[in-house]
Amino acid sequence: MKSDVAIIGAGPAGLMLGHLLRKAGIDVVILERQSAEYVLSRIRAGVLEQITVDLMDELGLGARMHKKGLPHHGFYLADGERLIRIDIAELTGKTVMVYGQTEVTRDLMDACAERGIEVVYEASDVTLHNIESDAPYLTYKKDGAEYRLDARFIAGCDGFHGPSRKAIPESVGRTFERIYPFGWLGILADVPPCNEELIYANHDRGFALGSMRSKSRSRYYVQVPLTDRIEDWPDDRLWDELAMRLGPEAGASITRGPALEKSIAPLRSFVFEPMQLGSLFLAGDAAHIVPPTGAKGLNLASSDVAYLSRALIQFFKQGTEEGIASYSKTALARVWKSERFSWSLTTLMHRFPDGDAFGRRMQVAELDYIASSRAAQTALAENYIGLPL
Ligand code: RFL
Ligand code: PHB
Repeated sequence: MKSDVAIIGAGPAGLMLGHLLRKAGIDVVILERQSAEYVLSRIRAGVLEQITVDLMDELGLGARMHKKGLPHHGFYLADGERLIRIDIAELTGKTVMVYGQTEVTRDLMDACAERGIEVVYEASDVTLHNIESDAPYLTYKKDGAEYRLDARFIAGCDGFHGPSRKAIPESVGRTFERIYPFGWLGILADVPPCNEELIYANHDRGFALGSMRSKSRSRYYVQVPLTDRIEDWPDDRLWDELAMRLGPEAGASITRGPALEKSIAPLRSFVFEPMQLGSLFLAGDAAHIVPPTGAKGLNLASSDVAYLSRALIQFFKQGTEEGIASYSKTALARVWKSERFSWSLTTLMHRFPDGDAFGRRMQVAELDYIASSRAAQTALAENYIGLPL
């Protein structure tokens, strides 16, 4: 098998890149380790920046998102006593869209066949070869048989644990990492949200987030120690904890219901540089991870593939190599700014087990400053809606 670009991973990054390239007449084949059902069963992001909304529209795949998604004009920070509203629409003139990653992925997936994008699901043992040459290729197994996929370029969109980043020798790459001493326990339930907008709460008992997928489906998170297990958190304990951490007003408005999904995710900041070697490009979680506090992970995958698709289209359609030569530098400039924002919001809003009284006072002072300063609120809003491409 042969294609212009071979993409590893059919998460949001791989699927979006596949569509953007195919729309420009470039051939792509996507190899995905899991089944389509499994990919859709992973509950992850919920907040789309305008750049992600624009990409879906550009692909002509935004109809369901505009029908079912919820445009949000603001969000709240809670500091245990009060709710501080960040009016992102008023401060920036822009909004964000609450629409689940699962739905984005479904919209992209459903349009693959009709647009001539081949996705091979349940492809195992995907291995990269000759990435430093002009003729790289992938080998993989499917239903017991071995296959080879030749391409001019390989796009590694295979998430944090995929093989692409690992194919770049350690002597060439550099890793930057911060692992946080806690995780997020998330619950999804078919109950109305406790508030019309998201609430990020810094409470003495730890961080909590009240989010949603629709007017009848809620998504909540609480900060938990990394040693906690799902079994430690029966639904009742989790609802009690949320009611305390989200504060009296929002807490009293929580509607409880059985968990459709419950999972614990560790928090980390991670960047791998460079995002290219020879004919291999990395995009999305394959190259970087942000803690979910800023809602940036999926949106960074979008900006990466927006830059990468432009560069590859220039290469195939105009024969110019400047775009692909500068892809890593261009993408990383935006990545690092989102890393900074996600790290700072994580630091501001969580209880650190090794934190001291000084650190706690810094959080209180910063929240107080944000509550009283339009400039501080504007900086927060500008980052939350997403920096321009
Ligand atoms: P994905 O989604 O991990 O997709 C990678 C795909 O590659 C496949 N793969 C392989 N395929 C073939 N061969 C192999 N050897 C392979 N190894 C892996 C995988 O099966 C998978 O299908 O990465 P991608 O596309 O880069 O997308 C990134 C986003 O998924 C991620 O950044 C976000 O979910 C992060 N995130 C959030 N981002 C936001 O923008 N807003 C949010 O509100 C938000 N909330 C979150 C989040 C992530 C969370 N978790 C669980 C980590 C909330 C949570 C709790
Ligand atoms: C979510 O709804 O899953 C969500 C929302 C905002 C975040 C992280 C996760 O910052």
